[in-house]
Amino acid sequence: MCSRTSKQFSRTLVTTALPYANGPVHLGHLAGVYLPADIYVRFKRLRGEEVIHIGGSDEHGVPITITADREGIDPQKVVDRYHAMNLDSFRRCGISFDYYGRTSSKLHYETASDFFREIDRKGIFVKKKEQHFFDPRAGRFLSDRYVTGTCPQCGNPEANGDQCEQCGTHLSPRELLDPRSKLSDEAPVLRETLHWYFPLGRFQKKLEEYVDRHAVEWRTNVVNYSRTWLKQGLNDRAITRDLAWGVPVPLDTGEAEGKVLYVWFDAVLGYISFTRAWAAGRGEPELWREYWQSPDARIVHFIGKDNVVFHTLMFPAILMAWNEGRTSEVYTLADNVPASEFMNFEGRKFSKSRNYAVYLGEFLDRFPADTLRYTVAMNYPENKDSDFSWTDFQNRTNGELADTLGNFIKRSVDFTNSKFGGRVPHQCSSEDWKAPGIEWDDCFERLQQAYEQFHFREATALGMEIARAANRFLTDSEPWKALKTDRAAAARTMALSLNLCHTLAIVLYPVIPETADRIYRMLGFSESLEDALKNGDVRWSMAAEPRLPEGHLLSGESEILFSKISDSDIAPELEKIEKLLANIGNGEEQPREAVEPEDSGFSPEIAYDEFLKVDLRAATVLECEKVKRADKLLRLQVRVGGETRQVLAGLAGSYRPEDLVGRQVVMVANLAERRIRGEISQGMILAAEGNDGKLQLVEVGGDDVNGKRVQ
Ligand code: B3M
Ligand code: ZN
Repeated sequence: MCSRTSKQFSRTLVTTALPYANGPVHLGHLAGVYLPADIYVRFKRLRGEEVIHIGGSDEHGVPITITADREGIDPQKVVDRYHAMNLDSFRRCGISFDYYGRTSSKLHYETASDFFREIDRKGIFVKKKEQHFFDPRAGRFLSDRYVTGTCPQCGNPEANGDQCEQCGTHLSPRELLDPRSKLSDEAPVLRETLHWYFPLGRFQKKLEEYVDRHAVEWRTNVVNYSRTWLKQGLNDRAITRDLAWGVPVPLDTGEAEGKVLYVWFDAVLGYISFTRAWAAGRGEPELWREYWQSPDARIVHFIGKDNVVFHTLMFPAILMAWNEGRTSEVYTLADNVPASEFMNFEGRKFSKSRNYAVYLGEFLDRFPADTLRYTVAMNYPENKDSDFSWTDFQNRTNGELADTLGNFIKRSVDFTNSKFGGRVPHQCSSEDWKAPGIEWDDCFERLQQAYEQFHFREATALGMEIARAANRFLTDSEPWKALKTDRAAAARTMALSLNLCHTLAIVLYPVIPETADRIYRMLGFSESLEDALKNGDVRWSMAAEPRLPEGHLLSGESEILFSKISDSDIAPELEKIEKLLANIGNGEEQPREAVEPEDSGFSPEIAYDEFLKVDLRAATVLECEKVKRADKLLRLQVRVGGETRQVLAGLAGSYRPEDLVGRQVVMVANLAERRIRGEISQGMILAAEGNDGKLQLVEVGGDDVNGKRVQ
């Protein structure tokens, strides 16, 4: 997909959806919004571009007052608790906000009120009188969530006023049979009340133009959600509520009394008020205008797919209403709204209410941030829902981070420390730089495009591809042997490897910043990578060439970058899930496929060079036996070229072990090592499933093909 590059803009404002300060953020939130945004801003900083990342807590809304009522405390206490908790989790996860604000702050109240008053002054709002439920005992109007009753569709006696959780039907409180107030459990009465409506329809045409203008570079889901709404025709939306918690409707007339702004009206304005607070904090109180009211700035909102129309239609309409008739202080609309799909957890939707979730803070109590960031980036739900599973987390950490990246860095540094006095032993030429077999120009172009165009899964995979090539290069060059016969060759290998470490630190910095910093320091730099970036000592372009000169002194220290995750480390997590699922039971929530099947039955298209990454080889089965307590599994020892590998394959239902010995099969030879039932599997064997459900091996003939590439 083509996308405008940031070249036309001199600065970028990145915002992330404001999570409700009503509970801890979980991995689904991280995957869809905060990690992708953080990767993006870190990439921009690497490029030396001006970028700020603004986020914060959404501290209004009915779910918060419900929590407060339930706990018998003030809503402010609820938001204080979760604001602090989420801010801390984000910090520990390395999400680098330039400012993390709160919608309960004074500056936010002022900003939201200014907007309301300006739009009201222009006579754009429509006031409507209507009948709403009122709880006479509590003396309060009841918003939808405060009303419960029997669902007219399925008879669930505990349906909410806005939706029945049992059958999923969207409801309005007046549709409920025998409605009751959640505050007093009494039947509410209808009472007249006045509300301010925002006439979205007034901006229909302009919004259509706005979406059309960006339709090429925005993601399909974002364009589609927006156009579905536009096609139906935009209606008036109530933007006030009868509630005590929120930004009070900023009018002195009696009719505004007891009313607050609807949470979505004020929340999106949080992006603006927080940017103002950021600027004030820097002692340049007008600086925020350079981002919000300048054609030179590019605004990007990272959100989840459930928030699309609030960001592509409502917020722009609010800004259009402000801008109407103005020649100064004109707001810029977002240039892109990269909305993610959802990341599921072990094949099911995250559910806060059922506690079916992994909370960010709890995760980070047990495992390092970068292992999580890497796994989540590799499962970024860019175009369709993805899945987080503990086994995938374990496999990626062990096979990719520890065995590939970590192992390469440690071997390079250790060997140089012990054999070359901890100094880069050779001056790498541009000719040398070609040795690892990486097409650097192409590789960097693709990496850059991937980061720039929000393809974070691809960017991360490309970074790991470099690590893999580097690891292979070091192994194949065998400097430990060369040391005795050709010291210059060994020196060249090590100089190249160290330069590859430097490159990896830079290209993977957006995804695993803490690790990148540790690599950078091992390489002998005394300032942190973060400081080096600020001071302009490190830039993206430096990754494309060997930068460590001959004689450069390493720190002399080396550390294990990633510890492996054992089965027993994740066993408690798997148990927890089993228990939760048993409790959820009864199929209340249908398990979802992590990835929706494609219509054609084929997997999504891949590029030719992606296919080339799969190293298929002819292999010969040497030994084969059943795996105890695993009905389907066979343990094979296969010879592939000069190596013997162990592979676990689900072939037991289709072949007897003795029938396999001697066969020449096709195996994926560069698959990351995995643990299956506690045993190592170092590859995968190809087979097709017949109509009887039995697997039939793909076999290759010929005596001399062992170890050869299958293509
Ligand atoms: N708090 C909804 C959500 O967390 C809402 C986002 C506000 S973004 C301005 O999904
Ligand atoms: Zn129902």
